[in-house]
Amino acid sequence: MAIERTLSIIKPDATRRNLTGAINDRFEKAGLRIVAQKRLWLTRAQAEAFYAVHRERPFFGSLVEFMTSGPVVVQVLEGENAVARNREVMGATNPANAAPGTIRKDFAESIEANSVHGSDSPENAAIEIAFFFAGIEIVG
Ligand code: RTP
Ligand code: MG
Repeated sequence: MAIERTLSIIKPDATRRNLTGAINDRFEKAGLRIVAQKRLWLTRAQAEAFYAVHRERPFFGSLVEFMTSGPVVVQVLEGENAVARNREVMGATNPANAAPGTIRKDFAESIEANSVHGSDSPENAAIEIAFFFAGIEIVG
């Protein structure tokens, strides 16, 4: 199995509740290595650019509002099958549908304030990692 990298974001609802360490513990226990990490407060322009694929969705304005409501922690996670592995650890978008033991089941507040983001394909992971990190900031 190939070693992959994925882009993760610990969202404002989770940083506000001081859950960064608890969430990182889930990643590390799942065999995902945090090879880059920084805390940012996204501007409106940055959040709109990051979520540009969702521009036409009805929740876009609210999502941008939420993602700029407090600090986020952006990270690169590395490991076997990291994109799919991270999405398993995260659980379903809506915490009401998330499996027991997943981050969203245990920590998310709502379908929007759902504590974490993870890239949905290796192709998008490469784009999203490049959005936030220079190569020199990623130490595998
Ligand atoms: P993410 O991109 O954050 O990893 O989450 P995802 O793939 O599971 O969900 P996606 O469909 O890509 O949606 C991106 C984020 O938008 C918010 N959302 N709100 N109000 C709603 O119906 C709704 N649907 C999605 C969530 O914060 C979701 O993670
Ligand atoms: Mg998504």
